This record gives sequence, C-alpha cells and structure tokens, in this order.
Amino acid sequence: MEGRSAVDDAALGREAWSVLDANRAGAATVPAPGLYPHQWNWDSTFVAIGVSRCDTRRAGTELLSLLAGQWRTGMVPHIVFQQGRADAYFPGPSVWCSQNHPDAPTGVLTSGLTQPPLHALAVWWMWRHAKDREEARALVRELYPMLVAQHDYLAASRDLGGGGLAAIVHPWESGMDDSPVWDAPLDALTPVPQAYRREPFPDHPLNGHHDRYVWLALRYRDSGYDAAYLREEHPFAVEDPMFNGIWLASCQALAELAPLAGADPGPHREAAERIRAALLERLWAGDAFHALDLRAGRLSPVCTVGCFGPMLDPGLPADRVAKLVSVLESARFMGAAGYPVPSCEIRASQFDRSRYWRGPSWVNTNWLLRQAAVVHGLTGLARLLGACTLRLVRQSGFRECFDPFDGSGRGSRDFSWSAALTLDLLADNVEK
Ligand code: 9WN
Repeated sequence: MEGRSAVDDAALGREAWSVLDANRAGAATVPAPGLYPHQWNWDSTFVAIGVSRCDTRRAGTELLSLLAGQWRTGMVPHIVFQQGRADAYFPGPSVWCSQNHPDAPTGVLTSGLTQPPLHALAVWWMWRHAKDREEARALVRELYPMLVAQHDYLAASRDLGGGGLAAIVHPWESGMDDSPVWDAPLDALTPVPQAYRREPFPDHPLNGHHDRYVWLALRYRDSGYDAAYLREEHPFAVEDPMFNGIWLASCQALAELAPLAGADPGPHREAAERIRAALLERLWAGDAFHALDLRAGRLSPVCTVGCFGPMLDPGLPADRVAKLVSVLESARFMGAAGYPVPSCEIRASQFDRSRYWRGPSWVNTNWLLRQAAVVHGLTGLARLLGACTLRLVRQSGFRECFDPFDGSGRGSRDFSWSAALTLDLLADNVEK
C-alpha cells in the first residue's frame, strides 16, 4: 500500500492474528469477545478465507466445525452454539430448540435459520491458496458433499417465489440484519409481543424490530421448521441480491471444486446460469439489483451495498456491470464517503452513519465488492477498495463497522472478520 512499509504491514498482520487467536473457542472462531460468543455462519467463512492464506488446516477446521451444525436437510445454521455458554446470547438454544427437531444434528445445538452461502467460495479460496496441495485436496473431498447438500437445500426448500432464487425468511439470514431493505416487510407484520431478555445494543435495530425478529423466529420454529409452511404461510420472504449473488459465486466455486472430488462440474455451472438468469429477470431495477419482497410482490426502493452482490458473477453482462460500477462510484456510495463502502446509499432517507447496516462501512462487504471488481478486471476499483479497507482498520482497529465519513469505529472491538480479511488484503499487498 502506498506510503506504508512492509514493517507496518507485518505489524498489522500480527495484530490481526492475535485477535483471531484470542477469539478462538475450540475449533471455532467466535465473531467477537462478549457480544457474540458462539460460532456464526458467514463470519466463519470470512475467517476461513482470511486464515487460508497461510494456515490451510485452520481454515478447514473452522469450516468443519461450522458444518458439524449442518442439518440433515442440508441447511447450514446461522449460529452453532458453544457448549456451556447457552445464556451468553439471546436468542439462545432454548429459543431455537434444535435438539427437538429430527433433522438437526445430534450433540450440537444450533439456530434454525441460515446465512449467505459463502462456504463453497471459502473452500475454493482455501484450495487456491494452499501450499500443501494434498492436505487441501483431502479437505475439499471431505467438505464437498456438505456443500452440495447445502446448495440442494437452497434450491429445494428456499425457492419460495418459484423463479430460481433462494428467499431469506428472516432479516438475520441476510447477515445485514438491520438494513432498511427489511423495514417495509417488517413493518407489514403484526407480531404478538414476546417476552425476551436481550437488551437493545447501541446502534442496533429500530424500536419494534426486535419484537418482530423474535416473533418471526418463533413462528418458523413452531411450524417445526417446515418447508411447506415457509412456502405457504410465513409472512417474511425476500429474494435478496447479495444472498443470491453469493450463492451464484459459490455455484461457480463448486464447479471448480467438483473435479477434485471426482464429481461432475456441469450441474453447478447450470445452477449458476439459472441463478444469473433469475437475478436479471426478477431483481434488476434499472440502476442495480434490488431485493424482491415476495409477500408484497414488489422490489425494495432502497439501494444498499447488498444491491451489488450479483457483481460477484464473472458472467454478469458487461452493460449491467458498467451500470453497477457507475452507481457504486457515484456520490450515492463511494463518491461521497471518505471511508467506503456505506451499507446504504447516502441520499436515502433511511441512511444513518452510525446504525448497523443502515450506513456504516463494513470490512466484509468491502471485501466482497473488491472480489467482484477483481473478477471483472476492474483493477483500479479493486485497489481502491483494498486500500480504503486497510486505511479503516489502521485508523480505528478491527472494529465491527465504521463511520463512512470519518472512519471512526462502531460496534464490537476485535471483530474476527475484520481481522481475518485484513490478512487476506495484506497477502495481496505482498504478492503485488
Ligand atoms: C444476528 C455475528 C453476526 C453477523 C451479522 C450481524 C450480527 C446478529 C445480531 O452479528 O447479527 O445474527 O445479533 O445482530 O449483523 O452479519 O453474522 O457477527
């Protein structure tokens, strides 16, 4: 990075490793000390991506620990609970009751929701960077059937709109929980108030949304986590462009991994093409991909960082890529933010520089957009995103998210994916 020496980079790398080591709990890395004491789904994929640059085994262990929570349906839960810490987070195991479900794994307590399916991309990342090819090949063979089961689950049980995309059934499934995209579908619910113990976190959701989060989770649980209930009755069903863009990229990663596992890559390529066609047909809104609320039958009017997710697809038509890049680089996003990429477009009335997913910049979405720039050969954009992200963590530490105007840190400190993806970005600095 301009103006920084290799020594600075090495020191930052050491700090990142010490955060990841401190956040290790057995085979898993928890997102942050205190607030998030269990293993989270997409957090662990980012951890695996970051550590795979120099520790293939740790990347594999991280993913295998998460996938120990995979349900027999193929669903990979959004939280795998640490034993003995049941009360450390709400909603905990006593809310999800996974132990009562015949498809849940035995001996591991999990939530009943999922999160963006970045896992195959993370395994491909690990394979691509592994020095010990035999160790990595063995890991790919072990993980491959679990990844296929995960993708089969999404295709069979989450295509609630019948158009070839996976629907999320709770804002937590997006990973961008408090995004303004969910405001309209959440406000349309008339939840029965629930008693719950979680204190609202500073900068966390708007009043009222907590009740709706819990109510939605309980409705799904009380259906027996039933796929037919999701299709026919569940009141929250949204086709999210980031979730589906990630799914598409993971299908392409599975196609790369399939031959290593002695399998046919063809079905994964076909799945990627189906998802691309569905994204273009169902979610393209003229300027970007917008989320489709299946229950209201309309596209969200809000443009957020999630709207760029389908750019992860190298096969996205060039005119759409050009349009997306012009929006991303405009004053709506990067152009007016000193520390991009804001999680919501700055001109939106819902934009809030401090509240989770409603304005702050995040290391993980910066990393995903940087990866999207790389797959389209947009070297300048990729460099800028990498450099801005490193500037954020150098200035404010491995925070959960950052004010997009002054770069000050928000949320948890010592946040695992901020540390892990820093390692990945630093590795590219060295390789350049
Ligand atoms: C609910 C763990 C998770 C991340 C999400 C982030 C936040 C949880 C919460 O923390 O969500 O899953 O309690 O708000 O929004 O992206 O995976 O870091």
